[in-house]
Amino acid sequence: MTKNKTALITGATSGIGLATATLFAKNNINLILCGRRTERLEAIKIELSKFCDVHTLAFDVRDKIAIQEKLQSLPKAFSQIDILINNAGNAHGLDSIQDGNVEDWDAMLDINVKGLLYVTKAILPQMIERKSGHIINIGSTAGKEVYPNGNVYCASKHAVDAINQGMRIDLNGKGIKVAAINPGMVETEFSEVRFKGDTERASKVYQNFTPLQPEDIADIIYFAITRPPHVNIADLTVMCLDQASSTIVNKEVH
Ligand code: NDP
Ligand code: 8X3
Repeated sequence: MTKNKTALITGATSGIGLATATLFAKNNINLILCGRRTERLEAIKIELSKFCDVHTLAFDVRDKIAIQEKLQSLPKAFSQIDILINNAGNAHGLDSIQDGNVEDWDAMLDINVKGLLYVTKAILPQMIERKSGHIINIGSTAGKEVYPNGNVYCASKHAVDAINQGMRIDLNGKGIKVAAINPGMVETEFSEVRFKGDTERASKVYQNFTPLQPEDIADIIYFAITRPPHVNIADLTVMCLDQASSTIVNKEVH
């Protein structure tokens, strides 16, 4: 009997990460769920343990020492990580470059870029040793173009795009698949975080059109990880029907 795979998902406490964890669980992929909100991690563990084996790791992806320690502390049953979903991230603020807040800039670059690198660095050696593994980096349409006031968030996602390409080049020949999934607008807690808890402003972002849902992205991630061994989805951009670019979203009644 083949052993079930194990996936580590960062940012599994909400949105795209949670939807991916749920879909993986229902398809018998064992899970290591990561995030900072421990109560959520525990509640999700209880729910998804009905379907698969689940382990939780609470850490901030900015903390490279904690990442190394937590990953070294994994129980044996979870120590082989077959799939890494680098998903943790957010936008902080939506301000012009001249009005931008430096703490927001630090957060976006430290979490979206450096955090992704730290987690990857901690997991890659075992994938290289086994000559097998699958890394999915969650980019964004913001990594393909720049929109007004998106400046540093867009820079962070352009960096993810470059890192994704760099990883694929450097890991070529090592049996490890590297992929970027780049969503357009997805209705998650993303805008609530961007607008610092202003739920009214956040909800307006998704009004008068039909945005992607986190489950739509989870489906695509699951598709990517279930291709035959020789097939790698290298880079995939997905938008809802109503979105044509970061700034063109149809809000007319159909
Ligand atoms: P959510 O806000 O719903 O989820 C973000 C997740 O990231 C949470 O689970 C959060 O967990 C985790 N996270 C944030 N900061 C940290 C941190 N410092 N350390 C560890 N975990 C952290 O947003 P989405 O699901 O939308 O976002 C997921 C990814 O998708 C992000 O990389 C985002 O940039 C990207 N994306 C989102 C789009 C959208 O329109 N929603 C479109 C394109 C890309 P916790 O708070 O518990 O730590
Ligand atoms: C999230 C999509 O358009 O808000 O990456 O930047 S957008």
